[in-house]
Amino acid sequence: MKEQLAKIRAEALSALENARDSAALDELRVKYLGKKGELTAVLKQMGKLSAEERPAMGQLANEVRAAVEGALETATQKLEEAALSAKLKAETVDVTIPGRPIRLGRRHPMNAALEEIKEIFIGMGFTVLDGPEIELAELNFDRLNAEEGHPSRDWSDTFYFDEDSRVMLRSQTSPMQVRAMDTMELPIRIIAPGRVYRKDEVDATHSPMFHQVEGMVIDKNVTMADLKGTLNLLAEQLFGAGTVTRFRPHHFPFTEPSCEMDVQCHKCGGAGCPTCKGEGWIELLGAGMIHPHVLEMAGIDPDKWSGWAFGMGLERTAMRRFKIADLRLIFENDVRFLEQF
Ligand code: 2NL
Repeated sequence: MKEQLAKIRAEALSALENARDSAALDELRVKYLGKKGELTAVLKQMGKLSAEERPAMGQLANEVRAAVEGALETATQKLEEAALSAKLKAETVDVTIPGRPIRLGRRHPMNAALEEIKEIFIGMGFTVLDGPEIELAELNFDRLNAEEGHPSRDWSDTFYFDEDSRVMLRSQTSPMQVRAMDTMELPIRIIAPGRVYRKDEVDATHSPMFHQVEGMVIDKNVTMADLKGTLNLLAEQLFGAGTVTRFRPHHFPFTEPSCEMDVQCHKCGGAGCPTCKGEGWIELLGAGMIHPHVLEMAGIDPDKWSGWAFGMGLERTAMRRFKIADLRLIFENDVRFLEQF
């Protein structure tokens, strides 16, 4: 029996020493210390021993059990430590590896152009308005003096929501200015940028959705000279000091007199080149003195107050400002295009 115990101890300790994982340890625990284990089997034979032999053998058996338990404990700890250090090694972070570059976005040329225009007008004391894109035809047309049969009111030109042509996608940002005349205290100096909609086919210069910036001033003794002075300042700040402009007579139903403003071609200085299509001039905006009837409809007395207004296409201005040849590039949002600004 003594030899049996010595053999169990030697085998168990060597097996525990070589165990590679916790499953192997569990197996060994059962094999040596379990109810049906080898040590238990030996202890069961203690009854066969004489009374003199029994205490010494019992002590030896206890020593073996303690030794096996101790070795099991040590082996478990060793495995846990090995697992921990393997985990730490696997999770090592090399803080010296260079980071992945972050791709920074940039402002869209339309926003860049709009931002410049806003800054110019804010600098002159104007307020920037925002308003609905779904509008009443009353504000978009009637209040702007557009008579019943005006071609822009046609279903082939305008996006209507209802059979009786009452609600529509605004075709200009003027309705915001009508709202301003209705609600703001005079004098007013405002610009109204935003999306507008017209039933146009997409090509290099047309899109059914585009952007406008309109603006107006209403005060006492406002004249065409104020219009010209302010819009000349806009042209100089947008396209550089010394920019040459000209004003041509035109017609709009909501202004009288009306005009269009051209900027002299920066490329050829007016001689004529591909940029200005041989004209020497590039059209920038339409403007005029607000029609007395438009003031009257807003409850403003045209004998006491006068004003001027303008409207410009933002895409065309951005295209000129950043030398963009095709309108479609502005809406496609191809990063290879956008990264150039
Ligand atoms: C153009 C011409 C223009 C206006 C817009 C306006 C607004 C009110 C009253 C009077 Cl509420 N006028 N806006 C005036 C003149 C011209 O736009 O060619 N736009 C692209």
